[in-house]
Amino acid sequence: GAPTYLVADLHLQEERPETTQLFLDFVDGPAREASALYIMGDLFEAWIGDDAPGELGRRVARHLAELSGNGTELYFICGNRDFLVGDDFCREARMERLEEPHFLELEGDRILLLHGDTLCTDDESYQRFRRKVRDPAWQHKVLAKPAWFRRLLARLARWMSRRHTGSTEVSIMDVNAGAVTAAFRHHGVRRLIHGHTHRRAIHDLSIDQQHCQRIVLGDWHDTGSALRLNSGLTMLTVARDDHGKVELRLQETAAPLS
Ligand code: OKV
Ligand code: MN
Repeated sequence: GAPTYLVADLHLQEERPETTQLFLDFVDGPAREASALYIMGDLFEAWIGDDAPGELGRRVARHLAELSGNGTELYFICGNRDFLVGDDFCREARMERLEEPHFLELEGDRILLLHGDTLCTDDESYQRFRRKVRDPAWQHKVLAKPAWFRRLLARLARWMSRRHTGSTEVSIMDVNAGAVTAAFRHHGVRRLIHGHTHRRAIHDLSIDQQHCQRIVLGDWHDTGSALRLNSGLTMLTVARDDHGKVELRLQETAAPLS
């Protein structure tokens, strides 16, 4: 049957037009054969509100809406950069917003979907920051400010993030093994798919004597990255061939759960 694709961490921004073009060519091309496309956060490098989508936001919405209109179901889970994406943008792009945790059905098994930042529990200052900006009251207050102010706020947050990243050990910013185990146990799943860390991988784990998998989606920096679900799970690289046409390169296939 038709596949489902999952992507995350595109970090689309005016400063990186090649990445935007690669994603839009993926949307206009391979994604059209899919029954569904899940965008699992950080589609945009920074989103300051649906009232100020910018040229880039409008363009992305237009291509997504066309994909959706053509019959590919679109789902969106926000990330730590685009948590201010709201109902207006989702309507514009004809995609359905999903709240975390979300469960995807694959051959009778439930797969847990998360953006991934909630698993990075060692980074306490980030988790504090997250709690603050995810508070509906905080968001309501910020969205009432003029766009220029929010643009400044986003720049400040990005600067603080860079400073924080530069002074924090990399292991602190990866997922916490205990948080991962707890998520598998709490939700009673054997597969978890997330992004955020940009560390594309398929991790086979044993939790309570059960074979489990944590699948980490890759980012869209030099090339694109997608996970394909049909009969199995396959990690793909999205790139251009010699003629500039978008192609999907098989990267790794997940082992069936034993
Ligand atoms: C990660 C940390 C930021 C620490 C904010 C609009 C808004 C984007 C943003 C961009 C950067 C958060 C959201 C990040 C870690 C920080 C600050 C401190 C200590 C807005 C659009 F709402 F303000 F308008 N940003 N990110 N920090 O990279 O996730 O960990 S972030
Ligand atoms: Mn992220």
